[in-house]
Amino acid sequence: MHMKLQRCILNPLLSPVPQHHWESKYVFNCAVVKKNGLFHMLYRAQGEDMVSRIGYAVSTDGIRFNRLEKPVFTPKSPWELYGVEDPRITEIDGKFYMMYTAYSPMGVRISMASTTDFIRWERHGVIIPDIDNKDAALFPEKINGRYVMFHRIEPDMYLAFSDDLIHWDNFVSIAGPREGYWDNLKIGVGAPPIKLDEGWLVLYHGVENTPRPTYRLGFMLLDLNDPSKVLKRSEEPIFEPEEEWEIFGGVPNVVFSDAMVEHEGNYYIYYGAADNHIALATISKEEVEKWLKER
Ligand code: BMA
Repeated sequence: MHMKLQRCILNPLLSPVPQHHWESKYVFNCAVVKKNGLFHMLYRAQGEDMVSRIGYAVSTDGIRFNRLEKPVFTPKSPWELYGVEDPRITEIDGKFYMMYTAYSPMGVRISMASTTDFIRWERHGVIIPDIDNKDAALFPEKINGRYVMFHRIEPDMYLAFSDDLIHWDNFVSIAGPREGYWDNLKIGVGAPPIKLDEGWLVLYHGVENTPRPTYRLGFMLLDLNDPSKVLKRSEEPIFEPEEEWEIFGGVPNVVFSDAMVEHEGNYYIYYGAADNHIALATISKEEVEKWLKER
C-alpha cells in the first residue's frame, strides 16, 4: 500500500516578512503542539544576517496562524553564534521541552530549553557535548523508567537515555540510510513520536544522494517497550518536493518536518518547504492504521 500526505490548499501557511529584519528571508522548520484548543507554533527564521532565531505563531484551526512581531527565542551562548535551529517540542508533565540545534563555528550541538507559555524560556544549554549532533526529539513519556530521545550522528538515527533530561547515555543507532532507496544518504527524526497500540509512530526525513540532495518524509514504527527495535519503515516516501516553492527556494528540493499533531481524525504534518516557507500536509489516522496493520 502506498500512502501519500495531502497538501493543505492554503499552502504555504507562513512566508518571510520583508519588514521584520529577523525573518525577512526565510521561515521554515517548525515545532507545533496543540494545547487547550490552540496550536502553538515555534518556527525557525532567518533575516539578512542569516542567523536563525525562533518565532512564535498561534492558531485555533491549525491552518491560519497569527505571529508575533519579535522572535521568542534568540541565540545567547557561544554555541549559538550562527543560530538556534529546527525546534522540536514535547510536552512532559505539563511542561514543554524544546530540543533544538545550536550552531556556531564550533559545530552543531543538541540543546534544550523549556517553557510553560512559549514566551518565557528556561535554558538548559547543550545536552550532548563533544560531538556534532542534531535532529533531537524527546519521547512524551519515560520508557522502562528512563527518558528517551532521538538524535542523529551522521548518517544514522540514534536513541539516548536519561534519568534527568540533562545527562544522556547509552547512545544506540536504530536505523540508517538504505542503499538503493530514497533515504540512501542520511536520515533523522521528524516530529516527536506518537504512541499507538501498535507501537511508536515516528515521522522521519530521508535524504537522497542526488546532485543537490533531496529531502523527503517517511514513517517508522518502533516497539513500544524497546524503541530501538524498528518494526516497520516506509518503502516509498510519504511526501516529497513537488510544488514550485518546495523545489525552488533557500535550499531547493526540501520538505523537512519537525511537527506532527493529531487533529480531528488526522495527523497534521507541518513542514519547511525549500528552507523558505512553512506549509501543512495531512493524512487520516485511518490510512496510517491500515498501513500499520499490513504485513
Ligand atoms: C538539514 C537541517 C535542516 C534543513 C535541511 C535542508 O541539515 O539543517 O534545517 O532544512 O538540512 O537544508
